Amino acid sequence: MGICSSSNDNSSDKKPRQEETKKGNNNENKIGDTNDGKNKNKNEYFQKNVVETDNANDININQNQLVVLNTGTPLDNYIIEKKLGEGAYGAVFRVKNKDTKQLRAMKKIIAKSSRDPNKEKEIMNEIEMLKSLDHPNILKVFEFYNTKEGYYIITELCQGGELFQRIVDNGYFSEEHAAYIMYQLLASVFYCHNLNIIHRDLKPENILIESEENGNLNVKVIDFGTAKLFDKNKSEKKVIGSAYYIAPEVFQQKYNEKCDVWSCGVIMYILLSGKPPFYGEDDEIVKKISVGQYDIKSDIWTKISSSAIELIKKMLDMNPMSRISAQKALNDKWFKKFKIREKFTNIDVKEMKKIMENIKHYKPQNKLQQAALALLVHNNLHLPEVKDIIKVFKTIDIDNDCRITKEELSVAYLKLYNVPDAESEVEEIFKNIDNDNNGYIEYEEYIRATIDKNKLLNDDVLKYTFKYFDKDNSGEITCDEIAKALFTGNDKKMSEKLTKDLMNEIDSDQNAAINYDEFKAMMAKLLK
Ligand SMILES: Nc1ncnc2c1ncn2[C@@H]1O[C@H](COP(=O)(O)OP(=O)(O)O)[C@@H](O)[C@H]1O
Ligand SMILES: [Ca+2]
Ligand SMILES: [Ca+2]
Ligand SMILES: [Ca+2]
Ligand SMILES: [Mg+2]
Repeated sequence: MGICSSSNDNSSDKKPRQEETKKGNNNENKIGDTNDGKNKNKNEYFQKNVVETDNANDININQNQLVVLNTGTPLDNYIIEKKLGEGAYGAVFRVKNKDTKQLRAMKKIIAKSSRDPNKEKEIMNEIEMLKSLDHPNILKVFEFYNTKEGYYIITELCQGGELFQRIVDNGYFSEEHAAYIMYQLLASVFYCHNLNIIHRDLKPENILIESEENGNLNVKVIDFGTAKLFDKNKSEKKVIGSAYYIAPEVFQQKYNEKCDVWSCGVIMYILLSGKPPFYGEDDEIVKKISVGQYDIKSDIWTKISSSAIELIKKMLDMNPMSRISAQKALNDKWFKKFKIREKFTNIDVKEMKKIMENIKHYKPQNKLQQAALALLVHNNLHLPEVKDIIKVFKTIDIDNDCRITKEELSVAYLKLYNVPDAESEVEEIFKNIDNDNNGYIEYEEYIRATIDKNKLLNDDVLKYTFKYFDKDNSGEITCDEIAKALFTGNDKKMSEKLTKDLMNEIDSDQNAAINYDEFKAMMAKLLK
C-alpha cells in the first residue's frame, strides 16, 4: 500500500511493482495545475532606454546568460542514446553532444499543436528558474530549443537515476546515509527560499542521484516546472504538488515556502522507514494530512534515534508558522551527530591554501575571456576536480547559503593566514571574481577562479564555446556578436568604443573579427 512498502515482494518483476508503488508523478497523483509565475523575457537586446557605457567594469557576466537558446533542432547537435524517464508531457533521454562528446539529459515536451497553454508557461518558468539557480545540488541547464515538434531542454545528466528507485530497491536507508541525502536536499531548499523561490513539488522522483561515494549518494533536485518566486508578505493559493508530499496548509490554499519543508519531512520519513507517513487513496491521503495523522512509534521507528524522530516532527509540524525552516533544519543536531557538514568540507589546510592562492591570483584579462570562461565552467562542472575545490567553498560559506560574502571571505583569511585586516585584499578579490557584481561570490563564480584552467582548455570544448559567440556560424566573432553576447538585458550595454577596444585587444591580425586561433590565444592567457 505504501509507496515503498512493496520493496520485498515482486522483487524479480519490475513492472507490477512500479504500478503498485504509485509514483507521485502519475497524472492521478498530481494535484493542481501548473505555474503561475510571472517571468518576463529579460533577454531583449533591442530595448528602449538602455544605457551605453565606455567602462568595462559596468559589464556584468550573469549566470542566466550561460544558457544557449537555439534556433535549430537538438538533433543537429546531439545523438539520442537512451530513454531515461517519462513525465506526463514527454520523455527524458540521455544524449551525447556531437562536438564535445559530453553526455547530457534532454527533456522533450510535447508537440505544439496539442499543447496545453499552462504547460507552455510551466516550461518557460522551469527554464527561467533553472537558469538563475546556482547550487551544486540543483540541476544545471545548458541549452533550450523551441522547435515545431516541441520544446527541448538540455541539462546535466544524473547517471544514478531517481532517488525514488533507490528507495524501492533498498527499502530504507541507514540514519547516516539518510542524513547525507537530507543535508543536500535541505541545503538546496534553503538556497531557493533565500532567493524567494518555492519548489512546490519536492519528492523522491524529483531528486536524482548524481554519483555515489562509499554508499553516500550525491543528489540533485530537478523539476522546477511548478517552482515560483514568492512574495514574503503574501501567501500562495494554488493547490499544487503530489499527494503524498503536500503540506496541510496547501489544501487550505494559504501557504508559503514552509510547504517545501513539510515535503522534506515526508521524504525523511520515507528514507528512514521505507513507507510514506500518509498513504491510501488520494482522498484518504488528504484526510490524513489535514489532521496530521501519522505513525512514528511502531515497527522500524523503535530502532530510530530520538534526534531523527524529533527532526521529522519539527518538519511535519501542522502549523507552518512554528514549523522549522530549512536553514534551522540544516543546523539540527541530527546532522551534527553524523558530522555531515564535515563530510562536505574535509580538506587539509595545505590544499585549502593552494586553492586560496588561485583565488588571489585569478585576474581576467577582458570581458570576452571572462564570459568564455564562465561558459566553459558552466559546461564542465562534472569534472572530478570540482568536488575538491567545492569543499573549500563550503568551508568558507559558514551559513550554508551557497554564496560567499566579504565577511565570510575575511573570516577564512584570518583563519588561514592570521591576517586580521584583509579588507583591501578581499575587496580586490571581489572585483575580479564577483562577475555579476551582486556582492556575493556564487558557486560558479568561485569555480571560474579556482579551477585548474589546463583541465578546461581542450579543443572540443573550446570550439563549442567559440560557436556560442559566433552566432551566425561565419567562423569569426564580430563586434556585433560580442556586444550582443555581453549584454544581459538588464544592465548597461557596451558602447561602440568599448566594443572596438575589446576587439583590438584580441584581434591580432587586425581584420575586425576574431577567428578561432585568436580566440584560443586569448583563452591560453588564462594559463599564465
Ligand atoms: N537530468 C536528468 N538525468 C537523468 N534522468 C533525468 C534527468 N531529468 C529527468 N530525468 C528522469 O525523467 C523523469 C521526468 O523528469 P522531470 O523533469 O521530473 O519531468 P516531469 O515534469 O514530467 O516530472 C525524472 O523523474 C527522471 O527519472
Ligand atoms: Ca554564505
Ligand atoms: Ca556574484
Ligand atoms: Ca581577426
Ligand atoms: Mg518530475
